[in-house]
Amino acid sequence: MGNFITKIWSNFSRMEEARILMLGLDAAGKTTILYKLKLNEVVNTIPTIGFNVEQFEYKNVQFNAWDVGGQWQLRRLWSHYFHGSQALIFVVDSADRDRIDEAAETFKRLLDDEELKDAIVMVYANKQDMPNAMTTPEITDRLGLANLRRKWFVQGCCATRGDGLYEGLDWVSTHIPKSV
Ligand code: G3D
Ligand code: MG
Repeated sequence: MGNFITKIWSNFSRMEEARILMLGLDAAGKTTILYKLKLNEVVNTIPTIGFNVEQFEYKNVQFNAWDVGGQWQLRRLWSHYFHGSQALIFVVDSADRDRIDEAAETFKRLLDDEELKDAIVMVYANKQDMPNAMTTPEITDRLGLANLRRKWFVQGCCATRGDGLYEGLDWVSTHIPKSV
């Protein structure tokens, strides 16, 4: 595992700077993921009007995370963080069948965003430990990923245990465009 993690960060280190957005509905598991990945660094919360950005920097990789869904009037405030992002990590609560349509709608709106048109897309199908969790093929279907005309990947994970988190990040580190 140690070598695997080292390989991931060394993939990123070939870039000048990697900017990664981690978005998803509230309670999907974003904060848990950031804390699991933090590798002795601190996650800073930047209070911004209307939304809080969680920021985590490790080596030359910067993650910005916040809750999306239902408040698109804040979109213009997000553009600072959207700008220059090479990867979008979208986190889904696989056990939340009541909100999967809302998650899919939110995801679609993000993909339509001009600022994110070049971003590669990785979906964490989180909470795979829950007994009623949707499988990764089911999440793939509900998010309409098969029709997506860009690089995408779905990784099942359990953020509380850390399972799958580095596998997803490995895909991002391998596929992220190397130029900024
Ligand atoms: P968010 O930052 O996307 O809003 P959080 O989500 O990271 O705050 O997680 C929301 C809740 O889901 C937390 O529970 C967290 O522990 C839980 N959670 C996150 N990932 C998993 C997972 O993989 N499996 C399970 N079973 N739970 C998970 P609380 O109770 O603290 O609100
Ligand atoms: Mg959070």
